[in-house]
Amino acid sequence: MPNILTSLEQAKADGQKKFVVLIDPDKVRLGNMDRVLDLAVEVGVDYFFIGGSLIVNNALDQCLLAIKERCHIPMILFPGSSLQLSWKADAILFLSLISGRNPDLLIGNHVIAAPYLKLSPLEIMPTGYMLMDGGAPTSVLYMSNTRPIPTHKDDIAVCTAMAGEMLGLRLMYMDAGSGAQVPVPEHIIESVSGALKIPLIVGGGIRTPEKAAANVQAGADVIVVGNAIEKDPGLVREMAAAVHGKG
Ligand code: 1GP
Repeated sequence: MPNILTSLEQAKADGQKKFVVLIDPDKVRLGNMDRVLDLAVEVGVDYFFIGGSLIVNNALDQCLLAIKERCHIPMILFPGSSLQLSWKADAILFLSLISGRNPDLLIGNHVIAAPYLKLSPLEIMPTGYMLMDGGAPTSVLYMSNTRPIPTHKDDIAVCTAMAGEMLGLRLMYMDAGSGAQVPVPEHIIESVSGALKIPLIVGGGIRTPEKAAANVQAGADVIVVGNAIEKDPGLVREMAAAVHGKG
């Protein structure tokens, strides 16, 4: 089995787009999770991201086990902090928050997590995380204590992404934050994807299949949706079709 990073790089080279559902471990017990998982298998969701800016229920392991019992879709940790680590996942986005100037999120937490990750079977996926202005304060903005990149500043976003790639990061994640009022606009996706060779992940505030389709058209390689699917699990079908070009 090729690892996940290689699969993403290969998919980009082949022009194939990937669809990710974000699962917040705190919300697993809210009831509609089994429906989301069954639908995800049916419509061909490529990966799950598991995490959140702040997890309050200590339900990460339980969440990962519940997903594993029900399906084989690979689970990638999307940690809001170094407390959100588990061997039960398949891989981890080893995120450096390169849009911000908070040293803990650029390198500090990584130092703390490194010995744990070195021993773990997790695939480590070095990822540049770029927080984009989503129109209103989101949890990630408050918790990270960083300022997002203004979405009319394409040049700042492009140079940030280029620097991340030059530093050797293997994936770039432009995120307006979970539940963002305004998702990342297409013009900035186009500018950033045009400057990168590595796969570009885009998420935050995507609520319609039309927006998901517009993002892949603009150059996003991976689309992440969380909130909208939590609220309406049925949406996963149209979202997956839109990203995979079958909409
Ligand atoms: C957040 O990109 C993800 O980090 C998903 O955001 O929950 O708004 O879809 P939503």
